[in-house]
Amino acid sequence: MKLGLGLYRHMLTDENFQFAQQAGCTAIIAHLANYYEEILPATDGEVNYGKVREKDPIWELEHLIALKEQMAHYGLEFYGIENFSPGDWYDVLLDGPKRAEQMERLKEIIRNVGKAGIKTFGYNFSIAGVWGHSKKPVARGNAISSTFSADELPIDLAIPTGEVWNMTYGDQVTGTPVGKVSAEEIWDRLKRFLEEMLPVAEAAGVTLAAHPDDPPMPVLRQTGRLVYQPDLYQTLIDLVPSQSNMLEYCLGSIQEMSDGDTYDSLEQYASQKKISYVHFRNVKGKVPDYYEVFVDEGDIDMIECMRILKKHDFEGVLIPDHTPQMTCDAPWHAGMAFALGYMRGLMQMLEKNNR
Ligand SMILES: [Mn+2]
Repeated sequence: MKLGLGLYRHMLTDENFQFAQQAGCTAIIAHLANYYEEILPATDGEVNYGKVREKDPIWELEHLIALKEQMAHYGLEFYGIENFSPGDWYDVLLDGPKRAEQMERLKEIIRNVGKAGIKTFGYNFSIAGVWGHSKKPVARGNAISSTFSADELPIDLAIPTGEVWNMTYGDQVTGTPVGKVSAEEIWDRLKRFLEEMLPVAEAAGVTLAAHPDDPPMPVLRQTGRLVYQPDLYQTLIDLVPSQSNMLEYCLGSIQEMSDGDTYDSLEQYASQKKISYVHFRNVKGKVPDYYEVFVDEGDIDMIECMRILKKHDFEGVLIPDHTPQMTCDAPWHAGMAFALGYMRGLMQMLEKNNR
């Protein structure tokens, strides 16, 4: 298995690649989805969800190859990309009038990703997206972290036209109305997406890696969710069988789910070789109330998780996903360095025990 770091696009800099190299990483998962009409300087590790744009040149092959070469200079493999831009696939999620056109755009992106030699593409097939979290000083030492409390939220608040995935892609006149979406409907939309995309991904040598729902609520803002219990990952894998139909396995999201056992679940999917890469993060609590914590202080026994992955000869990448921010001039970097050091330590411990 490989240690990696996830970086948002405004953080894809020589300095951050060097930081990853120094922390022992050999792989990068890049978020190329654009969150701004123009790329604004953002605060350390934060994303401002804003208006999105379409046909972003960053997806062109030459840009992907340039990024790959820049990473290679620091001994880093450009292993994966996480998330499509909402502007490129809102009508795929909403089953709107631009669906066919947008599917062609997604296929073009996956072909470019394959040509650039990037192995995996993480996606989150969700209408409401990552919504409802707030930042509070709840991790050890009052470190700022993400919390979710369903009781404190307008959980049934309708999603306005022009919004999807907790982002604005257009205006309220031209967008596709979201309305109520049943579980059956969202599974049907996913199935159609996978049936069209997986043959393209297979031909391109790319795996599509599904992130579970975050937060893992069965319904959010009147729209059904897909993977809000661990077993639903199996439903997704079996829905359209393909070697490219894989998982972006988020330990934190799985642990937040109300049913099932995180270790059994990890065993289930690692043994099937269906995990492309792992979000290696920890959490306290479950839906409807949970909060994210440092990797070593949560409800999950991360050592056990690492053992399960090792047992099944997991060959993919582990990235920290999120961490609480540490009190210093570089809160995000310090949080990541702590998580990466802990992960590297566990990996070395397991290597030694095998000798
Ligand atoms: Mn995650």
